[in-house]
Amino acid sequence: GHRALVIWFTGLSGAGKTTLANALEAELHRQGRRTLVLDGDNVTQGLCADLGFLVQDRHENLRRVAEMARMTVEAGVVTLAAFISPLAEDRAMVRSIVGAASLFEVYVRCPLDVCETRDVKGLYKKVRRGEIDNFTGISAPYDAPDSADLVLDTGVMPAAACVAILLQRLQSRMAL
Ligand code: GGZ
Ligand code: DAT
Repeated sequence: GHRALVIWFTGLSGAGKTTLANALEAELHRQGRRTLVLDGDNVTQGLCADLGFLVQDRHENLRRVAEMARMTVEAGVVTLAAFISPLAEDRAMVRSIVGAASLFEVYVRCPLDVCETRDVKGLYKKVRRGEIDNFTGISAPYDAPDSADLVLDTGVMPAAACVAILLQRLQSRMAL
């Protein structure tokens, strides 16, 4: 039967998490699934507005998001979460809160120099000018996942191809 999942996108700033979450959501919605995207725009600026980018703040940010995702997936909503989630131990926490059976982890893999060239929000430029501390990939760590359910190389593959792969892989996990 139909089953909801939490689809968790991890990767550097500019790797393509939000782009893929939104494109996948549109497609799932078209197929009649109830969906919710959790990302910086609706979470970091609201539920987590009190948090910054220190290790303990990111930990608390991801803990709150995971708890929220646990509730929405329980309610049958396909929940797409797009967060850098840089530390392996925090991703393990997410897995334990959401439950392994309900989680599909996607490593949105893209070389730092490609992310920096894209510079979607001009943040890398600010980092290089010394205006942002603790920036993931430059002055804060990113642990590459070694057991993601899916790895997408967004530096070489167009977004539409990534979404097609996602849909194919989710078909069996969700009985789409
Ligand atoms: C990383 C930062 C930082 C620092 C601001 N480090 O590309 P974006 O802009 O839209 O995504 C990044 C977002 C990171 O928030 P997350 O909630 O995904 O992070 S975490 O999972 O680590 O809790 C970036 C912007 O916020 N940003 N300062 N120092 N990204
Ligand atoms: P993030 O949410 O990881 O910070 P984003 O989605 O805001 O990243 O920006 C990603 C940029 O890269 C956006 O301008 C689209 C572009 N892009 C190129 N190929 C892509 C792919 N295969 N998947 C996602 N985005 C891609």
